[in-house]
Parts: sequence; structure tokens; C-alpha cells
Amino acid sequence: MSQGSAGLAVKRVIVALDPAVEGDVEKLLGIARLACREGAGIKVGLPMLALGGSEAVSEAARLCSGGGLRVLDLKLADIGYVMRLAVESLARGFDAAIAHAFIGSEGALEELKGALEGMGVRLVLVLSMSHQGSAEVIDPCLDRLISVATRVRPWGVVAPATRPGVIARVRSAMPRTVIMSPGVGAQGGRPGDAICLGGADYEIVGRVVTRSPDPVSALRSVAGSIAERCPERLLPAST
Ligand code: NUP
Repeated sequence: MSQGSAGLAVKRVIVALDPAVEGDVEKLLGIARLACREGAGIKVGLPMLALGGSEAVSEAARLCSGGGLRVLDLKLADIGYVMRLAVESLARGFDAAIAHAFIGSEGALEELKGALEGMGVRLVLVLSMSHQGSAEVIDPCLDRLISVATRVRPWGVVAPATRPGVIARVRSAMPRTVIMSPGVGAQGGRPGDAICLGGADYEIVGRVVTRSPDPVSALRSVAGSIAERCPERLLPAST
């Protein structure tokens, strides 16, 4: 593995900042800075909102304003009007916001996309999830979810690092859409499976980095495994 491919690989790793208790919030905000400087960026969601409030959510985005992708993961699944209210108060300062594809376009995703566009925030749609229960309802509908996404034309989609075959299906149906893949490490996905086997653009890693006594080394180690497995896939991500 060359220094060059390790450097490119680390720019494909997004760190999920999910505090478990209120006392974690400050520590994770510290990791936000490093994840944006060293890695591809950060993802924050309901645990940060619940334990740190909307101030902590905005602070995470602010800490990364010098560079790095800032993804707001509320996995929105509501009517357009309500999602618009939610993103207008929470998504400022973020580069992208995640919603579920299964809610459909008319009255929901079209309106959300319009609201986000007005704020300069890009839409990311969940097409499949990393946990096993995704096989119960979501995965049997994958083709329909892809067809919703093809109509809505989000900037990115979420597909699971725990099932690279699903990512590969999404990649072949949506060759130019950014794919982000959670489930690496704590949920059993091997670092590199999503990018090297599935064709994802980014791997999302939470606990492996945030619960490590040495988050920088943990981040580099995930990147090192990706770089070792498929250096040829690591041209800079298109965005
Ligand atoms: O399918 C999904 N699975 C998943 O784990 C979609 C997600 N957005 N996530 C998120 O990725 C989850 O909310 C968490 O923030 C992160 C995974 O964290 P970890 O299992 O690496 O700690």
C-alpha cells in the first residue's frame, strides 16, 4: 500500500458522530474536527440532536466549515411540509441531508428536495439499510426504491456496507450517483467491502472510530484496509 493510496482512502471515510450519553457530546465534537481534516467528513443524527440539542448539531457543522462533507442524518420520512420545517431549522451549514426513499416522490421527496436546494443542501436517499431487518420489507422493494430515486435524482444514496451485493445492484442502476455505505466494523462490514466489492464512494464508520482510545489511528486503520484492498478504486471521489 502506498502513502498515496492511504491518503486517498482516508478521504473516503465519513465518521458518524453518535453520542451515547450527554458527556460524549464534547468529545465527539472534538472528533468532528479531525474527521473533517483527516477524513472525508462527518455524519450527525438523532443521538446528537437528542443529547446535544440543535446547538451541538450546528456546532458539528461549523467545526467542519473549513472542509469535509457534513451530512445530517435524520432519516426523514414524513410529508413534504413537515420535512421542510425540519430541514429549515436543522440543516443549515450541512452539505447533505438523508431521507428515506420509501416515502415516495409526490408530496414528500419532491418538496424536500426543493426545500434543500433552496438552502444549498443536497439530498441523500436511503435505498437499503445495514441491519438484518432491512431484509423484511425494505430489501424486497429495492428495485422500486431505486426507481423512486431515479425519478427524484438525489445527489447521493445510502446502501449497506454489510451487503456489498446490494451496493453493486444500486451502483449498476445508478452509475453516477454518490453511494455512502454504513455498517463498517461495529455492524460486521469489513473495511473496503463497500468500496472495493460494491462500488460505493464513501464508507461510514461510527463506533470503530468514536469509541477508540485513539480515533485518529482507528480512522487511518480503516482507510489503510481500504487502500490495501483496492488502491485502483481510489481516484478522488467525484464530489
Ligand atoms: O442503513 C443504515 N445503517 C446505519 O448504521 C443507515 C444509516 N444511516 N446508518 C448510520 O450509520 C447509523 O445511524 C449510524 O450513525 C452509522 C453507523 O454507526 P456504527 O455502526 O459504525 O457505529
